[in-house]
Amino acid sequence: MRTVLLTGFEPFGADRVNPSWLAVRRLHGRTLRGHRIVARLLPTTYEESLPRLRRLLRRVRPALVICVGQAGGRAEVTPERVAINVDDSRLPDNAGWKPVDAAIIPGGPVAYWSTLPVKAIVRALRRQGVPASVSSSAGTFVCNHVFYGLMHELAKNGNAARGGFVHVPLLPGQAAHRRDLPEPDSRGPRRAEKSVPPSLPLEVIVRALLVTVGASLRSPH
Ligand code: PCA
Repeated sequence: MRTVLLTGFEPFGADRVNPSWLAVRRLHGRTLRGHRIVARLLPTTYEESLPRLRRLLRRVRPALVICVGQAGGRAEVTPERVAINVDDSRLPDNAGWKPVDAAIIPGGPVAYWSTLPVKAIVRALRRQGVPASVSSSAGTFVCNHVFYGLMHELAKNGNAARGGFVHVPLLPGQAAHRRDLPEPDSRGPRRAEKSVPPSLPLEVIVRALLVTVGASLRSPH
């Protein structure tokens, strides 16, 4: 049976959990449209995340890869349209690394498009009652790093497998514990007032990722 690889990240910054990993691990072993889902954890570090992902690609040989990460401050499930060739963050990764204006792949293309059907995914999510929109920036922290590295690997293999990245909101429990959100990078305007960041229950995020996999397997990009 062909496989779908889903990855989630370790908690980072002030958080003790990461919804991306809690959600993808719930889908491990599920089958959908003739594909078996394999869920794996990635470290939230610039140095280790991509080597780990490359090993997974070699071992799992997936037909579809969807990397998932947490985006504090976002209210919707957001398939990412594009990965850019830069690491730049004020928030240190889990190894304490804070790169500035660093290329992910020196000499690599400025950007890669996702090869997921991002608009079809958003339509399918909204039909299922999940707030969703296409995002045009995965930031410049570890998520974009992994997204770019993933698309680079898939391109090297002639894009035989499809892949991309989806950001998910915080869980209600995370939102309840912070009113002032640390921002890993310049993802959007700072909110004027301190307020509780938006969140989605884990069950909704799990369902959203299943819908995302289904929509990706269904439509050509
Ligand atoms: N979110 C971070 C990295 C790990 C994660 O879950 C990001 O958006 O870059």
